[in-house]
Amino acid sequence: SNDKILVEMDESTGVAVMKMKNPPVNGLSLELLTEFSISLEKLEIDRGCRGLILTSASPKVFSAGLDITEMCGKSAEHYAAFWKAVQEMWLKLFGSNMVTIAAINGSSPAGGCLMAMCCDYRIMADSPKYAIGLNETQLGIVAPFWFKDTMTHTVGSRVTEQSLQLGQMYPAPAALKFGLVDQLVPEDKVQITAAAAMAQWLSVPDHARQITKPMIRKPIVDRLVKQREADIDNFVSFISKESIQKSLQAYMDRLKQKKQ
Ligand code: CO8
Repeated sequence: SNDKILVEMDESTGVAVMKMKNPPVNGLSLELLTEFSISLEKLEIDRGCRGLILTSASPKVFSAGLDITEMCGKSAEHYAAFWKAVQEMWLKLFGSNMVTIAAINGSSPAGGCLMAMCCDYRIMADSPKYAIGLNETQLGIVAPFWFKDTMTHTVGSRVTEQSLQLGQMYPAPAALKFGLVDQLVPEDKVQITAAAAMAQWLSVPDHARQITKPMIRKPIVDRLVKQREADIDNFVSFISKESIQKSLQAYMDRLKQKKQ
């Protein structure tokens, strides 16, 4: 199937809008991640496409992060394939040559926050109901080094250290204060603001911008490229532990109970 990632390309501006569509919360499943990487690769090699706006087709949630069911009760082979797809998404998005802007139209925990941080610029819906952050430790799991590197790249070491240890989720206004997002606008203005910011970024000559971006990002990308297999092995052995499976299961149960 081919329906979890919607892409609309505007030939006149050279800007593609990519919407994640995996109801109810845009969990990053193996299927979504695979489709994401294929779609991004297509845009990357399309010389007419200069900019990408990443957003969600669901109101209220940008992405709930990795689909936890992909990490529960599955085989080692499945965990390895899943983790490889998470790595691929990150390598492609963080390393993109295009201008990438996240239009964060709702909550954005964990993997959702990671995707947003991979972009060059972040615009978030101005509501304290929506929060963003890397909350992994709250689930009893650990954000890998390249999640940490991405956050450090975005907000610096001190904020990252504290945020990661606490698994802190920040309501949009708090996230703006220390630069986890760049701009807050009313919910119904997120898309139009992203388009305006994109026009500004695209006013810089591509060749100059495209040499500048990897000066900062390439060493961060290379760190994962060099140890991709070890990182997969590490994930598979960690996630397969009975104690880790128990905490993930308990977290899923809590998510479901919250509703009743
Ligand atoms: N994966 C799978 N299912 C999920 C997820 C998820 N990440 N998030 C929510 N769901 C499910 C809920 O269980 C619920 O299911 P059901 O309808 O069957 O009860 C359904 O989606 C709807 O969820 P909510 O009712 O909670 O929806 P709300 O609109 O009230 O809230 C939120 C949306 C804010 C996104 C909320 O669902 C939430 O906080 N979800 C949890 C997000 C989270 O903690 N994600 C962490 C994922 S881990 C990750 O991304 C990185 C891991 C790094 C790996 C570490 C290496 C070991």
